[in-house]
Amino acid sequence: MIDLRSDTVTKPGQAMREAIATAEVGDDVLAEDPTVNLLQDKMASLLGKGAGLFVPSGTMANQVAIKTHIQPGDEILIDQDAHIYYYECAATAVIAGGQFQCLQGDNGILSPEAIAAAIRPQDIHQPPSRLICLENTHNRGGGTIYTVERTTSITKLVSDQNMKVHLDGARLFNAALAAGTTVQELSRGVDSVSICFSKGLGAPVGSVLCGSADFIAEARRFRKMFGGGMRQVGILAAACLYALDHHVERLQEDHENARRLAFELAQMDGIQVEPEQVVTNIVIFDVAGTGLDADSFVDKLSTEGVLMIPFGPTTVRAVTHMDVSTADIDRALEIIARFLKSSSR
Ligand code: TLP
Repeated sequence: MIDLRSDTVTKPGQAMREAIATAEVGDDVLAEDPTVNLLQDKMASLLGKGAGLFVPSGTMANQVAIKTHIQPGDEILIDQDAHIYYYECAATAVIAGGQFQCLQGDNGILSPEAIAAAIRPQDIHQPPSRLICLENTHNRGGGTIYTVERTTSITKLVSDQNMKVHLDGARLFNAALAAGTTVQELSRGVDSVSICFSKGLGAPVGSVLCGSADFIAEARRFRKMFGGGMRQVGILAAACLYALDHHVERLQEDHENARRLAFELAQMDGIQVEPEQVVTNIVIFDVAGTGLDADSFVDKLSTEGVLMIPFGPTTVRAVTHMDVSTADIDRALEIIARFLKSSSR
């Protein structure tokens, strides 16, 4: 099987498993796990923030951040395709009591102008706009990136408005590589940022939320409330530290494989994709011209040994990652070409 459904499907290799097996551990609810503490400190310093907090998932990192930033009845400005809005089971409504105002980004990327126009005036009838959520890279936007300039123009805009900015940086290392910058530059001025280790970085579990020391102290209380206080969890943090040391630079290969896939798909009859827009590891393409909808395209392809996921009625997503080689991409392309030929007969 060539599994392009997500970069979450990777399995830890032997060296990562050894790091897990030999990790020093302690009770992390008591803040006594040395491996977790090391990971949190490393991430805080990499991102230029005061402190970090290890959590089991990207979803928990985002929801703990939102709960820490807002009060019930506050409004959050967000792109309409953002993971926090689209894929987190309405957690923000249930847990933090926030209301979203959804904006339409350019492939997920919001402009400072659109945000400025959406901020509510002080008015007894309206909810206070309190938080902006950005996503870098943007998943449903096709792995698109916020540049340093774009992020800065947004954080500057809200600095005098009593508003905060949270960055869902599940794939921030991908963004930094593609933009030729650092995760720290891409997080400058945001109040909180979450990074996932279970996506392209190839760890089995784990995200770190970073922000000021005061913010993280409060977030730690909410993590406990959400049931995310884990005990000897250094065995998981060890996998994340291993990923940080060994799997960051190699994301470049995933980006090259995604571009290869997109450029070749663009040549195929019935498939529509803008290969120049593929700058990280996510390829979203339209199969309407093949006469199939996304579900049947994906189903048929899976019987040939290539897995992708339907992303809309006629759109499909493929994500490259460390368990898919360039040879696998070429093989997947051959299979798709053969399958399209046979289904057009
Ligand atoms: N994304 C998953 C699915 O949930 C769609 C995927 O396969 O891409 N932020 C972003 C930008 C994400 O893409 C994801 C996961 C998360 C947060 C949530 O991470 P987890 O799954 O660890 O809760």
